[in-house]
Amino acid sequence: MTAVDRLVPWTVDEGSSRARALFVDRFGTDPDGVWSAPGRVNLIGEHTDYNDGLCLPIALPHRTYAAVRLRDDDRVRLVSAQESGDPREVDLADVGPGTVDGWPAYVVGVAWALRQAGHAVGGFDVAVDSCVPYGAGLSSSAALESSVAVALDALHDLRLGRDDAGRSTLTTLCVRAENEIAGAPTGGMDQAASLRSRAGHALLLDCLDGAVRHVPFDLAAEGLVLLVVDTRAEHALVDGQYAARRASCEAAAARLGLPSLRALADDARGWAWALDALAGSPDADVEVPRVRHVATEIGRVRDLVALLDAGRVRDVGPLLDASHESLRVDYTVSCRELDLAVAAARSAGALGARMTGGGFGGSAIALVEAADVERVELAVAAAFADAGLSAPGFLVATAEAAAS
Ligand code: GAF
Repeated sequence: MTAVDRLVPWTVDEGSSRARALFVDRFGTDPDGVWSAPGRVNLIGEHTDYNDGLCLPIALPHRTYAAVRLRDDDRVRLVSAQESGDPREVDLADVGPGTVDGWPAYVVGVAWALRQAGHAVGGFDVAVDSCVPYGAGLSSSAALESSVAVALDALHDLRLGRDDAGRSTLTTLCVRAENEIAGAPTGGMDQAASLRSRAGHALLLDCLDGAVRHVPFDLAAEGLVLLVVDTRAEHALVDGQYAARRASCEAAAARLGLPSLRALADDARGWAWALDALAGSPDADVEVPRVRHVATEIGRVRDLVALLDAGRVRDVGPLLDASHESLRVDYTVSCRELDLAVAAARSAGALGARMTGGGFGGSAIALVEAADVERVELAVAAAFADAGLSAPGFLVATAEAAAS
């Protein structure tokens, strides 16, 4: 036992057994199988996905497990180890935007999206258990969607899960589930990370066309650790803050006559001209810094990947730090807890640190010498205690495999 709260991932056997046991206990029969999908942390490239930009997530060892059995009607019955009470029940014929509340929306939304795409998907019983912390900005929602997506894919023999092209299609369908049924206007990074990552690699995702490159990412070989600090300040993507950021980016792109802000990152003139062009607009106070963040963040993804390609992972710290400053000052999605986690980790010797994910709470990452991990954890925990905040959680992020 460590002196701090460290969330150790379940093994795949352990997670599968838990979901299977829950299924048997609640439904009184065996499932057809158990499927699982990982949460993610994003190394860099934040709030770029819905701007057709670049991002660089890794799949976590922490996964969501779904035990599933097909039914011969259109009912979906759902239980979760994280929720007490009777099974939730939904008829697939009734599913549409705004019709399903809470976590079942992410499950039945996937079945709805598959049906919308023409696949003959019917009802099922599902029992879910997960070691991806909820509300920590580590994509528990995408892990849930992706575990159900690969389950339904396998059970209906759709064969989308077999190769990256099919998984790209599943990614798009999971994003539809999240956007249209769960009502969270997110981009596609989280679902791509959960469905398309490769163990030992970061996923360089180009959201303009969905292309991916698997970039070798083995911190252990360098004597380094990627430490995740769950601030326990719960974040939510269905409140208005995330949607407002997305809307101001889209408004700025339209004002600039661009299809999306991504165009600035590929513009031969650079991106600074766009700030001048927006300066006189009525929303310049908001749009100028938002545009500056997106343009510079896409540049930082390119710079960080170049360092990884050159075997210089020890040099990425300043890019992580710069990303956090841009998110804090220009994109205004950080918060007191994230800033404290980042500052305390850096003071304790982290090579670089930043918030990760959507922000407004959730988690930060710190790149740390392996020998310093406990010292950094203790320093962050002490800083939270001194500030009168609840104790943060910690986990060690390694680059693991996608949903299976
Ligand atoms: C959340 C969203 F779900 C992602 O699509 C992405 O926009 C991220 O916030 C910010 O980079 O995780």
